[in-house]
Amino acid sequence: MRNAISKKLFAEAQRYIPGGVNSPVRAFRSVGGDPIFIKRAKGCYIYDVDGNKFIDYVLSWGPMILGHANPKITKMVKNAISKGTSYGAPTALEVRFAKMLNEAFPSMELVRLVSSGTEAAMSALRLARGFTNRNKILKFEGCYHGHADSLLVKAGSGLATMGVPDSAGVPDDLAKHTLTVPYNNLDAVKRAVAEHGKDMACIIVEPVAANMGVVPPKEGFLEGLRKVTAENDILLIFDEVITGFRLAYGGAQEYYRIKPDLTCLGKIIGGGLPIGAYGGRKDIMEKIAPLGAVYQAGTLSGNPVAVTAGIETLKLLKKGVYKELEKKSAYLAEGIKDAAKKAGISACHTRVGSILCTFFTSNSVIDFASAKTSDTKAYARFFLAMLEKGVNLAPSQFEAMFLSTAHTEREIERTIKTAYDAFKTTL
Ligand code: KE4
Repeated sequence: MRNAISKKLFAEAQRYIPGGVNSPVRAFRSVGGDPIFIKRAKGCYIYDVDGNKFIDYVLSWGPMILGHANPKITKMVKNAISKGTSYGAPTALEVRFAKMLNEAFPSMELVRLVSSGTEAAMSALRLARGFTNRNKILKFEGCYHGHADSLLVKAGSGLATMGVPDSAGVPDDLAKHTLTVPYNNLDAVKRAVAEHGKDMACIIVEPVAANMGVVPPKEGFLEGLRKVTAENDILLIFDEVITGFRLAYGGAQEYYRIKPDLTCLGKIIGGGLPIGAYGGRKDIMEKIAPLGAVYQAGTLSGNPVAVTAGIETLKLLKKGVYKELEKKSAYLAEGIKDAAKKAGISACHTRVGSILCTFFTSNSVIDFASAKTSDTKAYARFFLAMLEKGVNLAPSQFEAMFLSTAHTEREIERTIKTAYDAFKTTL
């Protein structure tokens, strides 16, 4: 695979940008080699600066569910840009978009737009603390909710003990308010609530964990969270930045029929432009400034160009893409599973809707500890072999593979065949 121009750009990028990238996972550090620099994308394909073409399963980490450069969205965004890119004032577009989000997610009785998933989760946490006057939050090991300080925290020594920072720069005094327990472990949640429930503002969860690879919720897990939070006046926050409009038009809360108190959205709702959103029960959201005492603000929140991309994306999704997406995803997942088996690879394959993952471990993966039994070197070899043959996967074992409506049977067949050859290189 030709990569001279990407290599040259990467060398120059490192002169001006930390690690040469604007988000760490893009640096290929967990798979080796240098990142490819993308020139353009269309449909389910991305094209790099060296003229290589790849079937794309990263899809900008989820947003491009309708494929890259969807013509209808592009046309409306171009039109929006011609009217100015940001006013810092209310627009009719924001009202329409908020109504669409509320119709898709009825639990979001009021919704506030921000510019990223991180901002959505960070704001939802502050709101939960402001609404309950409690300080503790509980999250799950291996779940990622963006890089707000309170969320860059890992489990302390024992279960349900105070968190310790998972990043430099996060004060111990803040980290200790974040409790972390294993995903899918309801008993650990109950123990944490028994010990700290009186001072626990919220539990934040990815309804399908997709930042440790893809780990589906066990039967009864989400229902159990809903029950224990309701019984203890703890707010349940669904971080649907990945699952929102991905698993169903109404996200995981429609898919699993669970109603959270607050929801965070991002990725897909911006159609590839920077948008996040948080929302939920009216009585809670009314605590947000200017109505209430919880402050949150943003220069570009609700900007007309990103909101136009969001509206056009949701309009197309609302037409009904999920049945077709489910069929394609099931076909791809089965094909990859068969390819691994035929190549003699024992792996754990997971999938929920159009997000899937192959863990290079013979264990079943139910949480971060079991996900970490994966052979990340084998994944790296698999990743590089796939890339060499024109298939772009996430450059980390602990991410998700995303499908779009733009992937056709032709690309799926090619991916399955390529996977068989790539699996063999990991033996
Ligand atoms: P952003 O701030 O990156 O828009 O969203 C943060 C976020 C929040 N919640 C969930 C469930 C998320 O997955 C994310 C971001 N996801 C990562 C990929 N797993 C973004 C890619 C990156 O960090 O470069």
